[in-house]
Amino acid sequence: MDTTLFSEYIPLKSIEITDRFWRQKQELVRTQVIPYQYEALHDRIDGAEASYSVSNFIKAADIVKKLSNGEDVPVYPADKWHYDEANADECAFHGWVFQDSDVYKWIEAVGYSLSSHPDAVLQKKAEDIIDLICSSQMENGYLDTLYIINNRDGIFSNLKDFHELYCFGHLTEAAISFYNSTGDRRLLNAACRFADLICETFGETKIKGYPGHEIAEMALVKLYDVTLNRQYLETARFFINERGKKPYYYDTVLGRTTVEDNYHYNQAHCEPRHQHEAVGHAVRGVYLYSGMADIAKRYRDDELSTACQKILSNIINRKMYITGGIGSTALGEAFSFDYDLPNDLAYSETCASVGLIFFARRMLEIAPDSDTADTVERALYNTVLSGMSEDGRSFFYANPLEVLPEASHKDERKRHIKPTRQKWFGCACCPPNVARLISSIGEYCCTQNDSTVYIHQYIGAKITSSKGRLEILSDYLSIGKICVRIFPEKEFTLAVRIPKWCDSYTFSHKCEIRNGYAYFKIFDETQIDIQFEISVRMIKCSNRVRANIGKIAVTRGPFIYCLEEVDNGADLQMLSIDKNTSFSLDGQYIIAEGYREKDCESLYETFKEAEKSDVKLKFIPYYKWANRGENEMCVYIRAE
Ligand code: FUB
Ligand code: ZN
Repeated sequence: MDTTLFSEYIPLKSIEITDRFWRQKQELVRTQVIPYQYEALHDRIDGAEASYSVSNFIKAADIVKKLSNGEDVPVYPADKWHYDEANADECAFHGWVFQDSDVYKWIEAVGYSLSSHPDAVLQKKAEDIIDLICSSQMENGYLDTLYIINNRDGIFSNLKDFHELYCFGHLTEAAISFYNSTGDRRLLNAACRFADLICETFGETKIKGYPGHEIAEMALVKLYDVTLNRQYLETARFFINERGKKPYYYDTVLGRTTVEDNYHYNQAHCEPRHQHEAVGHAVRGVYLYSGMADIAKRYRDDELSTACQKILSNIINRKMYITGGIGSTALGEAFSFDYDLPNDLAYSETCASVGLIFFARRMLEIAPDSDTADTVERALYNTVLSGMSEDGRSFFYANPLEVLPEASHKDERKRHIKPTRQKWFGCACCPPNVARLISSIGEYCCTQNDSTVYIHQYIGAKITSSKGRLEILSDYLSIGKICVRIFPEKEFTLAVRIPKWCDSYTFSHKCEIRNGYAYFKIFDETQIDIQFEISVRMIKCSNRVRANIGKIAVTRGPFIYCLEEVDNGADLQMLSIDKNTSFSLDGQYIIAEGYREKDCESLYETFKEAEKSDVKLKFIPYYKWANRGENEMCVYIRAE
């Protein structure tokens, strides 16, 4: 590991986003998503599946009060992933085992949003919920409403399937976000008390368990960064080192026999430092890999960092859709085998792409690498943005690359493929993940170390770096042009990413090019102008991906485009693109020459060249699809 390449992300308090595109997205989160989720958490949305999140905290707070008064409290089973009115007592826990995390993700997004947009009313709402959370915490620091309400004796008894350590992770991320923006320590103290209990409970000479759904690892590292309490870092490392050791902790404690395959789901099939392929539940995977990268950097652990690099390369080069979606199979919401990237069955959960961005950012902190930063861009501008409608009021959980509404309605295998975004989900993990990422997007733009400031994402912003002020004026998305104004306080190097989609670029100043970054020596106040040629491109996929043979995808800059029925008529499978087409731009559309085959009703007949007519194809950015009602969509199209 070359520690001179290490860098740190620039925190939100040092970045003001000025970019029109991203300001608008952040405004949607602030004005639509955050208030809507607040109502959802309180079960006040007509027609939406109940969340029960806030009501669970109310129940838990009541129980904690009774316990402290020495009163008897009932016991209910904690043996399922989901509890609803039909299978749970009225006074028992309701919803998914990880329901608390929805409240935490909401607070986290609120924290980020308050840092750029102070709002006393919103802050007060969050403070009231924080009060409720704090009063739900047990005396010993434990804080998970499922076990507090249902069975205090069952605490930490099924780490594999249930989500206490996962909820702890989200609690911690929320607490840090809220503390950073408001200075309010109450939730941070609650997170520290729970973290202290976790550190007392798990470790080399203690319980040798580790999270079934990862996130506690990266959360403990963040908590260490804020508090400098070394125990938090050590426990994060313990969780990573202990995972996958045999005999399996989970088997020992749950009295099960190992079926090796079961452990791939939780990335516990072998020790993380020996893992080289992304496997299992995709969100769990990328959360674990993020924690591994954090620990690799902080402990200068070469073996762990190499494992992270191999896993990231496996994702980018074998297991990622062109849209930055990962986890191609709905079975277990999981990574599949190499090159298994079906378009119409894709799971590609929004949360998984959010997690991929977390992982990639941490890898960039270990060493700058333009492929890694390109991956952030790919996931961000395509799958993550597709996760939310243009009005911020509906969401995708799965992000397929080809949709036929009839199939979604009639084919059980495609139950996860929705032809329109949904208002909310009973398992509402994705919308708040999009909300927290968009409202903290500034943290993904730049990193810095003693010598260099790196610009990884071209998002218009005013930045206070450790070397002086930077102003990024960005027309990157529309014309590939960026201007960086620099007001240095000392000499330093500015490194800017050269996106792989760009074959031709110009810089106003002399620079050195390494690893996909252009390096400029900065001595005085100056302005660097960057022009990336942003032409429309046809991209082919490896012929190992069976679904895409003979097809291409249309892209421009960071955006992947798609065809929609509303612009091109039904039966998109009958369209093809002329491989020699020229492209023109028309507002949000890319226009190309293509053909439509004549419909053929007979199921089989002797081969003859299909009859076809000339058509103009109209492509729209993938993230914008499904904003005009239910209709067909596809990313890949046959080229002839
Ligand atoms: O298990 C918690 C969350 O629910 C996961 O991260 C998502 O994939 C969904 O399954
Ligand atoms: Zn999700």
